[in-house]
Formats: sequence, C-alpha cells, structure tokens
Amino acid sequence: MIAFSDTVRGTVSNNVLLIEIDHAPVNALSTDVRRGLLAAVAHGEATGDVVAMVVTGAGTIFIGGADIREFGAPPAEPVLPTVLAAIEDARKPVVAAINGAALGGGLEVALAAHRRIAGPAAGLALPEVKLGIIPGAGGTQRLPRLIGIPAAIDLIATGRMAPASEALQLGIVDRIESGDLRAAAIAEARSLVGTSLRRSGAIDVAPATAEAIDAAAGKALARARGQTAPREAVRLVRLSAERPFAEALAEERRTFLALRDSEQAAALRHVFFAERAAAKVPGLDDARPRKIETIGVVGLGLMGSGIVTCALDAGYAVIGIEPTEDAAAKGRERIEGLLDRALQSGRIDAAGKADRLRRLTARTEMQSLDAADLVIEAVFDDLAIKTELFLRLDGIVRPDAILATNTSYLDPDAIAAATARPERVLGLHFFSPANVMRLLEVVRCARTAPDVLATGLAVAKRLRKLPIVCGVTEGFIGNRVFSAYRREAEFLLEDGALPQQIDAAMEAYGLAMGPFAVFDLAGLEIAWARRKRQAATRDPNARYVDIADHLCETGRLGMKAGRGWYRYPDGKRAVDPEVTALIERRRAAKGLVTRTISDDEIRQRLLAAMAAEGGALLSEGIVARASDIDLVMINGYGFPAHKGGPMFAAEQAKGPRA
Ligand code: 3H9
Repeated sequence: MIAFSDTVRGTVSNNVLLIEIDHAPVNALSTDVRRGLLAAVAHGEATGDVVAMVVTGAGTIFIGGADIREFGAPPAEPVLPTVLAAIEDARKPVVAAINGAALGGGLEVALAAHRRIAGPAAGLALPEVKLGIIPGAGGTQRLPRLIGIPAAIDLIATGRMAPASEALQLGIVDRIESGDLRAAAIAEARSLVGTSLRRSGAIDVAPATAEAIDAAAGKALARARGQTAPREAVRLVRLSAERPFAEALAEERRTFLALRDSEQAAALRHVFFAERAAAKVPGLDDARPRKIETIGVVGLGLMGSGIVTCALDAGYAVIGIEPTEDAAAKGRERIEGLLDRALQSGRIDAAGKADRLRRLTARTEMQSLDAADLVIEAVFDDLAIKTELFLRLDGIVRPDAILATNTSYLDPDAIAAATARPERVLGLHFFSPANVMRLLEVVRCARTAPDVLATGLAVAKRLRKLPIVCGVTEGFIGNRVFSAYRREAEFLLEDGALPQQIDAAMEAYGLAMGPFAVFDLAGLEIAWARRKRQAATRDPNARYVDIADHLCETGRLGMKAGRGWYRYPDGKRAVDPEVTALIERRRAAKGLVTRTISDDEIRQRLLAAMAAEGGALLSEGIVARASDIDLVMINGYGFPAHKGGPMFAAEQAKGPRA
C-alpha cells in the first residue's frame, strides 16, 4: 500500500495502480485529496511496473465534489483543473470506477478519465448551480463532448442527478458493473493498454440544432428565476461548440471563480449547511426512534390524502379514516388521483401504483387504528374537534403508539392535555400539497418525550421531508413570520404603496409571488375569521389595518372567488381600480397622509419585519437557530434560496462587521 497523502492511497494489482480516495464522510476533494491524486497519477505514470490506473472512492460514495468548506478561502494548489489535466493527459489508461455518488468535481474527475464504469447504485450529477456556482474543472466542456449540448444543458443548468442507468443511456458512463466493480475496472484498464485512449477533451462536440439547444435551455432555465449560475452554465455549455477546448476551459474557470465569490453562492452555501445543521437537534443524542411501519391518518381531505400519498411513497402501510363510507371512498379516490398523476409523470410505474394501493386501507371504524404505530390527524382546524379526537384515539391506539396533530394554529399542548399520555403527542405540521412540499415543522410540545420527537424526525426523513423542530407558539415558525410579513405589507398600503407595487418589488427580489398575490391564492377568509376572533382581545393602541376586512366584506375573498386584491379575468391577475379606490377610501377615513414609497423601502421593511419576528422566535426559544427560520421560509413560503432566507439576508444587509 502506498500513501500518496493522508486521504489517497494506492495498491498495485495485476500491474494496475488502484487509487483509492478515503476522505470521510463524502470523499470531498480537499487540498489533501487533490495533492494525493496528483501524486498518485504521477507515480503511476513514472513506475515501470504500472501499466494502467483505476480511480475509485472508499465507502459508498465515489466523490461528493469539491470540499465546500474550502470555498470561503482562495483556492489552494494543486487546483482541480491541474489534477484533471494530469489524468486526461496521462499516457497510461485511467479508468474511473464509480462506486456511488459522483457529484460536481467528483463527476469531473470521472469525465477526465479515459473510461467510466459505474456500480448500479451510482448517481451522477453536476449540482454546482444549486450552490450558486458552475462546474469549475471542465464539467461544462467535457460533458457536452460525451453527450451533446442539449443533454448537457439539461443536467448542468438544473443540477439534477442522473441514475447509473440514465448515465449509461446518455453515454456518460461506458458500462454498468453489477459484480465486483474494482476487479472489473482493473480488467478494463488492462484491456486499454496499447490502445488509443479516448480523451474527453479531444472529442468533437456533436452538432445540435439551434432549436434543440434553445429548447433545452428554455426548459432548464424556466425555474431559475433571478439566479445567475444556471444562465452561466448554459452559456458555457454552448461555448463548447464555439471555442477550442483550452480557451473554453479558461473561460469556465474565470466564471467559476467569479461566481464562487458571489452573494448568491454565499447564500446557497448557507442553505446547504443550514439543512445539515437542522438535522442536529439538541437533547436527542440518547433518544432512539420507535419503529414505525403502519401510519394512521384521520381525515382524507386535501391535506390528509397528500400525507397518505407521501407515506405510501415512503413504503409505510397506511390506514386512512373518514367518518362515512362515502367520505372514505372519496378519500381513496383522491389518493388514487395523486398516484395517477405520479404515474403519468413517470415518477412511479404501474407496479409501483399497485403496490402502494395494496398498502392502503380507507375505513370508517376508528377502532382499526389499534394497528397503527403512529396516527396523524388532518381534520378541520378546530380545538374542540381535535381534543375530542385525541381523547378517543388515546383509548384506541397501543400505549406505545404516537399521536401527531397537523394543526396550523391551535395549541398542540391543549390537544395533548386531552390524552392520558401527553408525552406521546407531537405536532407534525405539513404544508399543502403535502405530497409535494418538502417542509415539515415538527412541533415539540411541552411534554413530548425525546424518543417521540426522535421518531417524528426519523419518519420525516423517510418521508423525504425537511424537518424543522419548533416549540409551541401560535402559527409555529412559518405562520408567525408570515403574519409579521403580512402585517408590514398592510402597513405599507396605508403608508402609500399599492398591492401591485409591493408584489412587483418582492417578485423582483426573487419571490415567485408577492404577498398580495399569495393572499389571493390562499384565500382571504381564514385570516379574516382569525382577525374577527382576535378583535375582542386586540390592543386598541396597536396599529391595525382594516383594508382587508373591508375587502372581504364585499365578497372579495381571493382567487377562488374570482376577486380579491386583484381581479382574475381569464384566470390571470389584473389590477382592479376598485381595490385602489377602496385603499384610498380607507386611508382617507383614517386621515392618513401618504407618501411615495420606493421599491427598496418595500423590500427593506418586509425583510426587516420577517427578521424581527424571527429574532423574537429565537429569543423565546421556539427555534434553535436562525438558519432553521431561513429553511422554513425558503421551503414553505417561496423565499428565494439564492437570497439565503430572511435571517441571512438581514445579516447581509447589516454589512461586514467592523
Ligand atoms: C463542486 O464540486 C465544484 C467543482 O465543480 C469545482 C471544482 C474546482 N464538501 O448531506 P449529508 C458534509 S461543488 C464538504 O448529511 P448524505 C456535510 O456537510 C460541490 N462537506 O450526507 C455533512 O457534514 P456534517 C458539488 C460536505 O449521505 C456530511 O458531509 N457537490 C460535502 O445525506 C454528510 O452530508 C455537491 O454539491 C462537500 N462537497 O448525502 C454535493 N458534501 O456531518 C453536496 C457533504 O458535519 N453533498 N458534506 O454535517 C450532497 O449532496 C450530500 O452531502 C451527499 C451525501 C449526497 C454527498
């Protein structure tokens, strides 16, 4: 065994140097790994007994990409392009044995090799755009040479993962080996000795029509609003057909280095590490999750059927409950409808659908929940209904079963108090549509036992959700921050801005929809009902904007009603002079003096309002860290990830500390 560095070692087998990267947890390409790889290739080239080389990863990952932790500092030598040039230019054959995920710089290593063999579980991606950057070591130039420009645009500008089978079909890998990958790669490397080596950089880019390229770019960029990196990725892939390899590589590198230091990249890196931090929940080190195989869901409406569908996707057996046969049948139909959509989009096949339906029972007898390990209620958000339900469930489910409420606004501690075992109760606040939205607020009630919380997190992970732990407060994290945002948006109306100006300012910032468009989409009646409930206890000295109340009184309840803050001729949002007149009337009735409000002021005030509410949540101990709030707003409320979330944006706005 030869140690080329602390993280790269080599063994010679059958005159082939097997170079293994062993840098837990994901074999990221740290300076030490790059140094080791370069030394290994030089050793292979210089050693007479070695006829070829194989590069592979230790463990279940090939290479997880550049070491993201090094991105804060200037690149250290040897930089990855130097290492890859050494691999590609080697006189002796180099084969990549892709044993698992090959991501970013990891896939670029494989692309520089002369042949690529993948294990069946490998996944290949250039996910750099998700970090606000583009591949910086030849990915935008070598990949189109292997698979053509349209396919390369699709992969690089979206960052999506291609499973091994697709990578084979596209031509990224040369074959899939289900048996002993290393042995197969060593044999393959030997078979290349004395042959003319296929160097990716020397391949001519396959011609593609302008229409095909434009179509691929249009599709890939459709969801990249406001983001720089996906556009740059498209530009660079196009360049592969227009400029010599070396020249285009230099342009790629320049772009990579500029983007790496950009605000968007800093924000997206923050999001990446925020997601990893969110998984670490204080006080759960010794808690072991309970085994969950059967999930009961009470209520098969829109929310309940979404929850059921994602539980079925995750392999659970599900018992769905509705009070009448008719409602149970309708619930089942709704779930089948969601599965049909997944079937049509190719996400599941017919066998997958049949398997999911086999695991589903839709019943009227609550008693059948005695078989459930976890019951999630998704019934009407009313305290009396929910407490009564929990009282009943408490008498039906096994003593070790867990009860979860999906309430959005009610006090889960009050719901838990209806049971004899409040320690087995927690909140699982799903977002609608529950089978699509990644966010899940996991509510730790006053009495929730640590292993119950740990189970909630384990279930969330299996459901492929992003769980954020939160304490009990009205509206939890997201709705509380959103309420502050709503309140400030309404203040802005009184101060002189109009809904369309506020929405346009926030959409220019990167939100898919401004606040008033969102209110209309969600419907105005729930917030109206809440305001009416709160009227008696509202502080008479607190600023209160009554424009929305007047709007609701005229039947303008949002998009479903055809009118709200906007009108919707042909379903499209249009400014309504009636709303403008109403706003002006309410301002006049209060005797307010209005002024011109700039778009910058709108953005600054709305962001500050969110950050201030986030600060309150932190100081009340409702949430463990500011970055958790960012993740909630990004994944549940459409805050642009490339701005890092409201807490991150507020910190950035303060500028560098002295
Ligand atoms: C790039 O390659 C640019 C090049 O083109 C340019 C070259 C010049 N670096 O996610 P997990 C840590 S850009 C450093 O929980 P999983 C992570 O923080 C890069 N650290 O595991 C966590 O640490 P901790 C392109 C990394 O099994 C631990 O590993 N690559 C990196 O669920 C476990 O992570 C990507 O964007 C990294 N690259 O998933 C891939 N990756 O325990 C990003 C992970 O201290 N990574 N860590 O919290 C992933 O997608 C997933 O981590 C992966 C494993 C699928 C690999």
